[in-house]
Amino acid sequence: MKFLKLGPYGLPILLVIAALLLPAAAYAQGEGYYTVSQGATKVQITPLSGPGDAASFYNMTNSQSNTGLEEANTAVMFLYRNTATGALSLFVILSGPNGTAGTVTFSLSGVPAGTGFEVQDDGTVDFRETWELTPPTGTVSWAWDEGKSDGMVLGPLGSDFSLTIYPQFTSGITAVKFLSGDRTAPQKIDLNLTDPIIIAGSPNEPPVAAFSTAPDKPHINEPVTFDASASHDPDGSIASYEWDFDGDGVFDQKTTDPVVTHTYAVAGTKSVTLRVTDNDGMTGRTTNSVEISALAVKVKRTISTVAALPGTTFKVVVRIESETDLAGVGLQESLPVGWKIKPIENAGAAFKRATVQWVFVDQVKAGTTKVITYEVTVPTSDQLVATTLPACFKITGTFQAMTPSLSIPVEGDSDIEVTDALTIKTAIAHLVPRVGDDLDDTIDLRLSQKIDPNQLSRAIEMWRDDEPVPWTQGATIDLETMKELAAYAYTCTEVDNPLPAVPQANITAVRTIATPVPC
Ligand SMILES: [Ca+2]
Ligand SMILES: [Ca+2]
Ligand SMILES: [Ca+2]
Ligand SMILES: [Ca+2]
Repeated sequence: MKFLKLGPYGLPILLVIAALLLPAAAYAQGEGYYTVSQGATKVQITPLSGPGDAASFYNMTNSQSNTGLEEANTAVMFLYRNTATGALSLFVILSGPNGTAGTVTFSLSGVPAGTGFEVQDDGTVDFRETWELTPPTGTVSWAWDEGKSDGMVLGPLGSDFSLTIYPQFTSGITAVKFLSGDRTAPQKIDLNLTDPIIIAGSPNEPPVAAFSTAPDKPHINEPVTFDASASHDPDGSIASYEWDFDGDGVFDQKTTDPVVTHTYAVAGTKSVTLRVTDNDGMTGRTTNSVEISALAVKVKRTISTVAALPGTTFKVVVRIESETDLAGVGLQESLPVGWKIKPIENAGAAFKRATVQWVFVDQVKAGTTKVITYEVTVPTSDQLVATTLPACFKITGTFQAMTPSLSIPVEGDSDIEVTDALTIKTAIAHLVPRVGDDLDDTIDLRLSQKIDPNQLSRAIEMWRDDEPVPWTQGATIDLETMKELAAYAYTCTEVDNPLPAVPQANITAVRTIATPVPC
């Protein structure tokens, strides 16, 4: 075999020939998009096709069609394309051999301009029939005898139309079938005898929307990836993707990138709709439901006091409880500038002082609790010189995991007031009672916010003797305050929380308190 040798103009000439051939090739591939619909049913159809014109395919002989597709007492309809010219026609064939006699009337609307009857079976000889067509409307009525058939071919339809048939099957028809695909073995779509039949064509095929979701079991506060890469346009390309993440019918995001992420704050079943638009402006959509689980991770901070004096130290506990296996876990706490941190318990995590970060190198297993404890020292008065006391500061934090991917704020205590004088409640809750008469009471803000029996006993002495409470700038305990302190002690309530609505004990007679129940 010899290779074709191209002269100096050979390649350009071949390209021109290829360019001339291209429209025909493109036409063969992009033959448009056709549907038949009736009521809620809408089905994509492929026109039957053949090399001859519609009339020759109808093949009328003795006032009967001879397509091979006739069925007794059945209205058979289909689109037919002449592959030689590309012309498209609508066939209607009513009954066939072995059928009973019948009469049928069709009203038509949406008939494209320039469309006419290509076959009239057998209006030219059957005086019982009516044939009227003035696009866009028309009316046809047929009458045939036992064992006979009637029908028509309407065309050419062009490539962009929506034609409606309002059928009135008076007699002789018991089934309606729309054919699609291969003319030797077509698919048969069953229609009903009463509702309007809409046959539509479009030169542009609509895009098909499809998307997947990851991870498999997403949680709240975890970014969910929606991937619409599986969407496609059979005869073009996808120009944009629109997402309704919450099923309210309003699209929340529009992109040209098929991959988006969305994070849900509330658990539940979400109805997610994707609408894709192709390069010709046609749309396709799909809806999937996505189950968002409540986050099985709780990260809560407890601060040992609501108020601190300059230069004092308090305690912070962060509890991490997870019902899910977590990997790549980190905690970051953010302290006011200049406040010093001392880690006490790192729960197996590595601590980085410069950024106040903890990283767990191992997995945090489902059902486990990790407790991170650290102490914080408030700057001294000298260091706080520009601050007017009392002043409120905050400790905030973020808990993160790689698998599942999540980032949540640390809940719980956050505020801390720096002040010159504690409230009596706060002072008593952190009181370290003196041992013996020659020592002073001290305050340790690292203690819990609950009032223990020893603290309560010492408070009773202070109330009885009108002794000033340390770190309160000389405040003394009156009867109302004493009853409140006793109530906090008896109910084991932290002093930064309100007392329970229903007291667990009668606490009016404070004088009788001897040994409070330990919390
Ligand atoms: Ca007839
Ligand atoms: Ca006939
Ligand atoms: Ca398209
Ligand atoms: Ca929405």
